[in-house]
Amino acid sequence: MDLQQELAQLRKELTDWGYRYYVLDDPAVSDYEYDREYRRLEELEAAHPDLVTPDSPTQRVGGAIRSTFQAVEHPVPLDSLQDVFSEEELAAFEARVRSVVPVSAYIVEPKIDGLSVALEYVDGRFIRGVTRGDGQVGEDVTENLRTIRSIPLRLEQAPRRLIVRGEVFMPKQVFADLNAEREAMEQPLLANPRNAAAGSLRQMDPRIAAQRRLDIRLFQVLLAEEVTFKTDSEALVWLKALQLPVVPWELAPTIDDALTLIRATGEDRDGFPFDIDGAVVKVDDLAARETLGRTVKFPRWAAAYKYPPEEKPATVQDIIVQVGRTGVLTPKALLSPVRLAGTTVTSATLHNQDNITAKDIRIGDTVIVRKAGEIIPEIVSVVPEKRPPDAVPYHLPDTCPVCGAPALRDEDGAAVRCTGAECPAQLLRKLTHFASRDAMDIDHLGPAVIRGLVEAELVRSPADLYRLTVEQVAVIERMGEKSAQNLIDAIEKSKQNDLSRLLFAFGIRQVGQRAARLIAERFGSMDAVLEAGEETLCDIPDIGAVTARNLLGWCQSPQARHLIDRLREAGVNMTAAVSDQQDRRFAGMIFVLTGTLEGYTRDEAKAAIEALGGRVTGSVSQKTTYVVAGESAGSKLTKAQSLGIPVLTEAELKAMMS
Ligand code: 0OX
Repeated sequence: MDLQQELAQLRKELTDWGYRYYVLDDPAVSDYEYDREYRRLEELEAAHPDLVTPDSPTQRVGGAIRSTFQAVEHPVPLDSLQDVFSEEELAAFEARVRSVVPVSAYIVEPKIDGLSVALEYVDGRFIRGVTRGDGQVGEDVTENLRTIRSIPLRLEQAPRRLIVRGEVFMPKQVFADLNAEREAMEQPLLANPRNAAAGSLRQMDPRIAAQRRLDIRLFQVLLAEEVTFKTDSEALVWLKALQLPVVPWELAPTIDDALTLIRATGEDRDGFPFDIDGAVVKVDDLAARETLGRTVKFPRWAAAYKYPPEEKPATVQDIIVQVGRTGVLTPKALLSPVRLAGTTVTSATLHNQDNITAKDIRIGDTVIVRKAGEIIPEIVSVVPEKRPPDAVPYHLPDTCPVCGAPALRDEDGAAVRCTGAECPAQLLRKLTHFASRDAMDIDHLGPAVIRGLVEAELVRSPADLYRLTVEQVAVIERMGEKSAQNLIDAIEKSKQNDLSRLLFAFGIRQVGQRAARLIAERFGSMDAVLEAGEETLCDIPDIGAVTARNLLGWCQSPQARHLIDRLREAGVNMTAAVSDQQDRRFAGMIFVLTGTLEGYTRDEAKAAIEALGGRVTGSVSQKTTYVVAGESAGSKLTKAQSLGIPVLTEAELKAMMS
């Protein structure tokens, strides 16, 4: 078999396996086998970059970081739905329909609580994905949509041009995992999967969008050249045959049958991987839809039946306080068990003292509980009539429940924090975070092992991990010689991680994965980070002043310096990985833009320069590498000339980038 054939076969095989895994939820091969073939394809493509095709399974995450999304007009507008809130309103909807056309069937679908997008395929290739926006004009989010594994990059036997509409969502499990991570990082929690999906789809960095593991279900053919359908159900069957992920749907001959399906959909809501906020009822016959037409706002042939959010009473049996990795005391209400949207809720976060005070939540109170975004239970309010006479207002303790050190409220926020530097609760969480997958990624070092190491007083700081021996580790309960060796090997391996993982692993407040990566890319080494001043840090695009100050404060603390010294002695890598995938031809260069550019907006030019590793600043100084002068450039150009800084025309900049 020649190389071209092998590449084509690998791509086809991986695409088919991906379809079985991501769309049908019925894997054809083991993860091991998939990964092996994927790696083989990656290797062949790396050796023959000229043979890489945009629809290769390896090309899902590729786009550069951007600063804006292009506005795109939808060739077929994306309608919105009229809501109905009761059986009576549904009956009124059907009466209006029947006054215009006879109806022989309705389609009922769950209403996915996500974001509508239109996907466009030309000659079977996925060429563009656009958000709904206002229905007429949306934003081009193709690069982020390409990271959604259930969206085929290529369709077999598709019409020349196909536009389909669907709903992008963050699967409930992904949302729960993401929030658990954020909680551990003490980052603000995402309110619900919908917001999380919206934020992910509008991510400027497709690599981050890819990590969010979004998914999609399609429900409408907006345009299919030279293909005609009589009914919507026929179109959905056709989409499925093209191996596209289609929304679950059912046909109902009458509106009563539709209502039965709507009710069943509501009862089955836990079984879907997405949140739903209702069910959609549509007339199936496409000619009838034409006749019905639309009002100014909505099509007359469809309606969204909205379910009321489920709220139930529960009693607050106790309020406990947990101590996070950075020492924040978080109150949590323990509740009498209550079934809500399919799961049993036994606790609810109370966030902080301000929330407790505002709602006046007390131990013994009967409260109304709701699942925000169907996942995180929250207390909506207290039922005052049911308050026991002896209930007293609740106040967070002024000492840490774990180590007893004073707990003080942050000057700049609502958080109360343990001040104990040696607090064991903080240490456990700090180490767990340090070892976690996105940080130093130390296999076999989960919370139980960490607890064992801390209790055996073998580890008091992340640096101690690198001094452990197999014999020491083997004394921990249930750790055999083999497991101990595996752990030591994993710790050893983590020394090779690049700087961005290490920076993230330190668990500095506000320094998440993305900030860590940007900082590592900008400075290249830990030493350069330690030497940086606030101004330089703030200069990094997308790093806010608060993050910069936190990082600076951390870097200046003697504990941090000591930790870094010890990690360095242990041989932990402190430099950034130089990505060979990415073109960083402008690394280290500082550009200043002046005047009006023809081919770009300022933001676009900035994004393009940054994507190649360069920086763009607002004023000309000795440090400026190039000034790019457009039409009617003013004082910046004069200053560049007086300082002898090279001036580029827009065409010259373009040539340097191409
Ligand atoms: C959904 C959903 C939304 C589109 C315009 C008229 C019918 N969120 O799951 N919209 C539609 O269809 C609308 N169907 C859906 N399933």
